[in-house]
Amino acid sequence: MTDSRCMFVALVGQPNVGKSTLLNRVVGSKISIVTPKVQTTRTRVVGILVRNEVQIIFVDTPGIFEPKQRLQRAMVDAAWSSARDADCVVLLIDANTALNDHTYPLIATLRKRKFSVIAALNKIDLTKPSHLLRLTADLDKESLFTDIFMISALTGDGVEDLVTKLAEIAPVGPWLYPKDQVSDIPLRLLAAEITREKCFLQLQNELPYSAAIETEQWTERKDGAVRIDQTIYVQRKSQKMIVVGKNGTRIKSIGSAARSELETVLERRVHLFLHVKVRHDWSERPEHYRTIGLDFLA
Ligand SMILES: Nc1nc2c(ncn2[C@@H]2O[C@H](COP(=O)(O)OP(=O)(O)OP(=O)(O)O)[C@@H](O)[C@H]2O)c(=O)[nH]1
Ligand SMILES: [Mg+2]
Repeated sequence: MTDSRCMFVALVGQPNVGKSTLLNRVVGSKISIVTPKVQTTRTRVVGILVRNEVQIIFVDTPGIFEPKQRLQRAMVDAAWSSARDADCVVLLIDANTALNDHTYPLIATLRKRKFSVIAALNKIDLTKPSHLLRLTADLDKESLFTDIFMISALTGDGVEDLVTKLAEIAPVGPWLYPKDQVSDIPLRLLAAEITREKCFLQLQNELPYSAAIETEQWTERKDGAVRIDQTIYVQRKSQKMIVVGKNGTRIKSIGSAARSELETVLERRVHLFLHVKVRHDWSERPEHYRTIGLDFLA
C-alpha cells in the first residue's frame, strides 16, 4: 500500500474515567473489560482500528493513581510506559469532575513529553453544559492540549470526531498489524479477563482486588466446542469461601456469566470450569505478572 499511515494512541487517565469503554467503542468489540469499580484494567490492552489508509493502534492502560502495593505500582508503570511509546496521548477526564489534585500531576507529567496530547472529556451524557464549559476553559488554560473533545464512550456521542482527528494526524508509516486484526490480546488472557470482569461485578468491596484469574487449560473438542479450565486465585481462605458461596452458588453464577460472554466472543460453545485456590502471595509472584503482561518491579 502506498502512503499508508500508522499511529499509536495511548488512552490514559485516572481510574474509572472510561478508557476501556472507549477502547471497546472505537474498535467495535469488547476486548477490554469494564466495570463500575476503579482499577479494573491491570495491563495494557491493544485495540486496532483501520480508516482508509490509516491504522490507529489504541492502547488502553490501567488508571493512573498513587500506587501503594506492588501490583498497583506495576499497573501504573505499565500505563506510563504505554504513554511513552505512543505518538499521541488521549487524556480522558471524567467530565463530571473538576481539575483537581489527581489531574494536575497527570497534566504536569504529560507536559514533560514531546508527543501531542488531546483531552477527551468523557461521560458527557451525565454532565450539565455549564459545567462542561467551565472545565473546557480550565483545560484550555493549561496550554497543553492540541484539541479538547467532549464524548460519551457509553453512547458513542462525539467519538467519531475524535477518531477522525486522530486519523488526520497519523504519521506516514507501515501498518503494524494485519488489516482485519482488532487486538493482540491472546485468547487465553482474554478469557481470563472476562472471568475477572464477572468477579468484579459479582463480588463486593475489596475482594475482586485480591483475586487473579489464570486460564490453565484450553482444550479443543471434536464437536467444535472448547473446554476452558481457569483458576481463581485468592489470598485468604475466607475469600475462597465467599467466591465459592453457599453451596457453590456464587462460583456457579460467576461461571455462567463468564461462559455466556465467552460463547459470544468466541462464537462457539464453551464448557468453562472454574477452580478456586488460595495463594496468599500471588501478587508477589513474578510469574503471575508475566502471564498478564506486566513487569515485576522490585
Ligand atoms: N454514563 C457513562 N458511563 C460511562 C461512560 N464511559 C464509561 N462509563 C462507565 O464508567 C465505568 C468505568 O468504565 P471503564 O471503561 O471500566 O473505566 P476505565 O477508565 O477503563 O477504568 P480502570 O480500568 O479502572 O482505570 C463503567 O461503569 C462504565 O460503564 C460514559 O460515557 N457515560
Ligand atoms: Mg479500564
